[in-house]
Amino acid sequence: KVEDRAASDADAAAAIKEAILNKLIYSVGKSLEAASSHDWFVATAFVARDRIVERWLASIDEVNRTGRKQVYYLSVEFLIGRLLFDALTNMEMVEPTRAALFALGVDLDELREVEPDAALGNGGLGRLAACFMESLATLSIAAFGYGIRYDHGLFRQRIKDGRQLEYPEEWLAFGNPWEFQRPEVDYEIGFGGRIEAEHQPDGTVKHVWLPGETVEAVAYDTPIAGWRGAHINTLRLWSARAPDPLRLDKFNSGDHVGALMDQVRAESISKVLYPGDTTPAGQELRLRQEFFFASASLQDLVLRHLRQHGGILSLADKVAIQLNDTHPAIAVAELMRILVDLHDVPWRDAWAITQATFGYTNHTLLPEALETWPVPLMERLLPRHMQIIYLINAIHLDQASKLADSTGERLAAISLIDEAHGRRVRMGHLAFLGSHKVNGVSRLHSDLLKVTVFRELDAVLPGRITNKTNGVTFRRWLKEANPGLTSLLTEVVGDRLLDDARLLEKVAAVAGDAAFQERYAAERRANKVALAKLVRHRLGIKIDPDALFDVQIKRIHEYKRQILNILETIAVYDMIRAQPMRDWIPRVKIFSGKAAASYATAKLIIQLANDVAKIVNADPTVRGILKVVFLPNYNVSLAERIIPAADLSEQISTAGMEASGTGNMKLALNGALTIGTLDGANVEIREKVGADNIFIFGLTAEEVEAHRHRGIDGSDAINRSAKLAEVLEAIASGVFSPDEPDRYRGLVDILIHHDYFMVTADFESYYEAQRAVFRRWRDKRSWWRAAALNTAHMGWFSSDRTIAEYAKDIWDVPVKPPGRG
Ligand code: DL6
Repeated sequence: KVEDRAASDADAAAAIKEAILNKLIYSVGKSLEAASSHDWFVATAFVARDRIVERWLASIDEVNRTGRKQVYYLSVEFLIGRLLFDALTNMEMVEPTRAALFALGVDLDELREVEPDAALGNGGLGRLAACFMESLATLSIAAFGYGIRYDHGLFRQRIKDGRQLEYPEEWLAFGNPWEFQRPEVDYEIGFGGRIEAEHQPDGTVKHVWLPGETVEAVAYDTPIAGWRGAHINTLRLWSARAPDPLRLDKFNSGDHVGALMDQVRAESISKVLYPGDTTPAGQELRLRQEFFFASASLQDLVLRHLRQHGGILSLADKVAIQLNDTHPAIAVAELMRILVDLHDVPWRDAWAITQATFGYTNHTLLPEALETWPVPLMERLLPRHMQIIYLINAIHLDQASKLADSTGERLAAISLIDEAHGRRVRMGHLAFLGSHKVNGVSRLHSDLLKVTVFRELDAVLPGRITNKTNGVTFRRWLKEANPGLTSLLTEVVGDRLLDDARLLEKVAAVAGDAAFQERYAAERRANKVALAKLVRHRLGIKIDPDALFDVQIKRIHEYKRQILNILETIAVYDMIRAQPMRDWIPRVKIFSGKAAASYATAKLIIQLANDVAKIVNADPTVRGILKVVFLPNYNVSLAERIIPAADLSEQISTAGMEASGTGNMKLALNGALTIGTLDGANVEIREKVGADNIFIFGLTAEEVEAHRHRGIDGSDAINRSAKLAEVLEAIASGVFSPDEPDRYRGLVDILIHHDYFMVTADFESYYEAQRAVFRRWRDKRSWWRAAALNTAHMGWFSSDRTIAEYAKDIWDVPVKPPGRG
């Protein structure tokens, strides 16, 4: 049997080698001698893609034949990262491809680094969409992801003199071997113009929208393979084009720039992810982006539905659309327009179809992230949609006003129009009304939705809010990121580990076993050595792989409280200097993350982390006991390197503010112990891994609320903690910014006088939790047991589980677990 397998592996490798050579010559157009690493990458990607395409076409055919219900996931973000290993892993081609390339003198791991990281998203919400796409295919759900094909994704971050600098990111500069352009899939998207009311013989009025401007949406398709190639779905991203790319009359009359104006204006829609919205022009561009992709996606799926099923009235039986946050919420009004204006469906029926079709996921309680659009802008850009929104609102308010406990205040709170801030359309409310289910992304978050942002809507429309705790795909975040640990786990739980993540529970039985712990620790040490090498290479900083790697990787935001982590770092730095001979635990503080370009405080926090790193790392008294590292340009690929090497996972947001977190799941799965507040999914992680295997500290969400009521001055907490007072004094007086002593005075003033994020209130409790971490780390048997138990109990956080719940409770579609025929 072993011989048979070896022979078939060798055959597979030989076939792949042949195929790669063919692609290199005939598709890339290079000889073996002239080929660059990038050429080899493209040739290899083409080979993987061919295998995927065969099954893709079969999947499409099966869905068409059976006419089964399709799920459409609408998201402005898909943070897919690199795709080569995803494709090879899920098609079970990694090893034969490695062998094939080896025979050609090429190293697969080198090729992996050549692929650009597709950063078509900001963070959690976008990465979740990517994990969901993979799990949808893995569970053989017929699904499309719809989004925007940005020419430039999230900016590239460089750190210069401690400061964040932003540069355009060029993921398409060398082409994209994964996608198929579909020039024939092209929809007209209207903006502006006027509405004509046509009076019908039966007394009704038909509204016809005559846009003043049109832009074309062209499709680019990327096949997304499920685990073991079970099923292949499509990620369809829209790119904007001008209907008339060149005004030849202008060009010939000498106005060469003016001749391209229409093209520039149209194409700006898919130019960049999240254009700055501090100016009216920036705001308008964002709304144009949202409508552009929502409308193209709806036109596309309605057309598919009509082709397959004939009539529009069965839409909700065959189509489920999930709105990933409010960015696609305008789709509610657009579907109503399509149904009522274009297909003559009576309003009431159209509304029933719309609600039955849509589901809406909320990802944040932060008021500034809940989108609203000025009414005048909506009226100018989308006049018919504004009319429709007014009518939805009128009916909704009319129904609500008939309820026994209706008050004027409540009606104002549930209205689609916010009258208090200069008349704005509330997109969260529109998504809520237009959907049959509204979900939060962790239990705590979903509960909070009911008492905060949607309190009044929940009272009027009870039962609509539900919870779907996030998950992550284990194929990428365990197997691809941490192959060594995955092999060890497979030995324990069997090779169906990635088919059914619940099997991980079996690891609990060996978590206390000395021999297992040794192997577990060895795998993790190898990852730490690799990360140390990367840090040395990128930053020139030497770190000790045997030190405790204390990791905080995520967007930089005040609520995520990187500053709390920095304060503890400085407190320990002070202690080391005061008592250099104590038995210190060597620790490396690793930070990585981007700040929004316009978020000045977050950028200052990045600078502080870098300034602290500079001083601490250079201090001879510290002798390497403490190192601080800020790794620039955090993205999916960097996360894949850091996560398997992390010992401690910092999930320290102000309780009640992090909707869920998914980095917390990836880190715990890979064996990092969490230090965190009872926020987002940390609450559920604690329940699963056990309170003894996680370090919880700080105020609860309720306590935060109560504290804020009493006031947000930090002085009391500072007066109670000499350590904290000393640290703040050092920062404010310029110890870490000798070139500009006042640099952080404003930041410290915020903590003293306006500590909305409860940094000072939580400091002592966080500091003590860190000491508990140290105590545990000293007892390595206990540490590795806890780490292994984290891995063992994280199976529930697989995105397969999350998607299965959406399928059952929101979309009403069947799932087929992988590896079952
Ligand atoms: O649900 C995915 C992810 C959560 O894990 C994070 O806790 C949450 O912050 C993030 N939300 C966003 C939304 N931002 N806006 N708008 O990215 O979603």
